[in-house]
Amino acid sequence: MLCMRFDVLTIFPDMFTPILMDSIIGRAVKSGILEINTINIRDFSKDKHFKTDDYPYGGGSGMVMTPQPIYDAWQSVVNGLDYVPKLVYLSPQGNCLTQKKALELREEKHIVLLCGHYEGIDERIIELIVDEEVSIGDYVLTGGELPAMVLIDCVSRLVPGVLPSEEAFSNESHYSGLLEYPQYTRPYDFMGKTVPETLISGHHANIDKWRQEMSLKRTAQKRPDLLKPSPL
Ligand code: 4FV
Repeated sequence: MLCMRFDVLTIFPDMFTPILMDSIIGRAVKSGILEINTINIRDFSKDKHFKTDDYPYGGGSGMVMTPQPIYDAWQSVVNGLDYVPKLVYLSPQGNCLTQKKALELREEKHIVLLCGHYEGIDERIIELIVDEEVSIGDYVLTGGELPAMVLIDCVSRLVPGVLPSEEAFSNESHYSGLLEYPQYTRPYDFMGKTVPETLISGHHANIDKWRQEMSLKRTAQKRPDLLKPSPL
């Protein structure tokens, strides 16, 4: 049963093959829970050389992605649909991708992701068809493909059936707004370092208490900003 669909508008569709084939996302695609399509923007270029970029008006270094191929690639997705899917443009000017944003995007049944390149895309595309700009962080990449994969990964794992159980993500970092507690597995003694006694006590109330304390302590140490009540 299809739970979520992603269409990716990109000039490098092959970059997505590995994630679509392997691992948790690949398995969810094979089982039909997820549908992930890549659309090559270059296929829609009306330029005789299938160009998808041109010089920026006003001069300056670098190239800008031209509007026509992007617009027609997007049209190829929405044509025939009785709804207009949300179009997300991955860009450093976007809303920061957080666990909260991922939970919000999971509610969309169908998301179209637009991957820019070079200096970016013609502003008129943003004005005409982009619903939201999303950034994965305050740094500049060569393209929007890696951010699109990050978004697909963090949203998809929140789709029921993609991870073994809801529990798998309900008590992890950022889900509760805190960083996750330390994890341990066998062997009990590794290079002389042993597992905290509480965790092998079998006393679940004490284990939960220990984990809550460790999450709070770690968050205070590593990300005190997460503990501050949001100004709003
Ligand atoms: C980016 C980010 C990002 C900017 C110029 C692609 C690049 C090039 N996207 N979060 N950080 N995009 O750096 O989302 O077009």
